[in-house]
Amino acid sequence: MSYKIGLVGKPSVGKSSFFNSATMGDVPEGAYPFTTIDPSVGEAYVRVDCAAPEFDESCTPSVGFCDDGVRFVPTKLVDVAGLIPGAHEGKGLGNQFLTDLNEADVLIHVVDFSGKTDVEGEATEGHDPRDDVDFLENELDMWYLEILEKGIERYRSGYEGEERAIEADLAEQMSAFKIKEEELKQVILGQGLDLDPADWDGTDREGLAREIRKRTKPMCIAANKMDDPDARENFAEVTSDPEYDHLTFVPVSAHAAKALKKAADAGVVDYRAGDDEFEVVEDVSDEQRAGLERIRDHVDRYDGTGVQRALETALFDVMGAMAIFPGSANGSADEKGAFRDCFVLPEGSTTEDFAYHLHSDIGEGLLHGVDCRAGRQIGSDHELSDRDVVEVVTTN
Ligand SMILES: Nc1nc2c(ncn2[C@@H]2O[C@H](COP(=O)(O)OP(=O)(O)O)[C@@H](O)[C@H]2O)c(=O)[nH]1
Ligand SMILES: [Mg+2]
Repeated sequence: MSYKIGLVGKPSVGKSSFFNSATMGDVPEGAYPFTTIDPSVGEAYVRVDCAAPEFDESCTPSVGFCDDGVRFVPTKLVDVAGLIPGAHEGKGLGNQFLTDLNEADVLIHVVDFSGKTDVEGEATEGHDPRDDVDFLENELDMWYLEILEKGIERYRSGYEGEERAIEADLAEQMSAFKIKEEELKQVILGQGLDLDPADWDGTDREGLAREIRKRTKPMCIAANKMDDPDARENFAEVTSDPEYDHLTFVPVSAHAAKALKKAADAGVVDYRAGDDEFEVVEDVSDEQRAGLERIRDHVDRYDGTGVQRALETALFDVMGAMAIFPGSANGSADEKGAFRDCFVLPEGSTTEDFAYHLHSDIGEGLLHGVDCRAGRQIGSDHELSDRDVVEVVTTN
């Protein structure tokens, strides 16, 4: 299982540029079938500090790669095209749009912070990026509201006298959002509502749809085109606006990321994706040098191009996922190598969750875990932390 990060945003904000720079294009042909079936789904990576050096090992990753102590762990990235007004009703590419959204575990909303594209993606001046943030949130909320209404309808159409729970019908209707009955119940009560939709007015339903959306579609904002001075001005304004405190903003230049990747592929610069610096290692023309210096300005200012940071913020910060290395308490290497795997697990995962993630047999036979770094035993319900190195001890 690997997580799917969805890139959303209105046309011309830089989604494809972001996607192309993040998916690197160096994935071996045919190794990942979906890259050829659907060009909008690709393999990106999130960086994790490799645990191997701490154990005086050198790692042999089974997937992804390791570059000088930085592990690049594969994750799926989807370029979700088709956000236009009414997309939730199936307008434009609406249905494809909703299918792609359904499959995404977390969203990166790409916003043109320079304010130079209007709602339709046409060139303009002085567009407020906050309008785009509001627009996407509203579009998602309306989609959720429709599904919520269907769930309420399902509840209502149940047999008279039958013992029914609203959260059960809603959970069933919202199964694609992977929200459980118990959590739905907590959300309803948390909104100050009782468990009878007959008492919910329009505002209550909207508020409920919004809250469910926030929980099931965590999102961060890639503030793109930050190489443009107007974007920097907008960024300062939006990130200090308390109305937007609930969101995480990452300054990005997809342009810079794309150009650096190209230059690195061509051997002109020495640069590892996500790094906060690069070095020009070939002779370049004056024009190329000037271009690279403009990129350096952005990279210095924001500690990188922002593309890698946005992916990692989405997965690890906004979604709360963590990286776990399977290890072994007495030396980490087996015949196939050391630290071959690095798994990304959901927030709150325990030793037992990890064991089941490895294999259901391992989960069923679990005795306890070992925290390999500390060299101590951990219980099956012990909550793991990011970058833990864990051995699973089983009965078989
Ligand atoms: N200045 C600037 N322009 C960008 C950046 N990223 C994308 N663009 C430009 O914005 C336009 C739309 O980009 P594209 O990736 O096709 O956007 P999409 O429609 O959202 O997929 C193109 O002209 C890009 O060159 C960026 O980081 N900075
Ligand atoms: Mg595009």
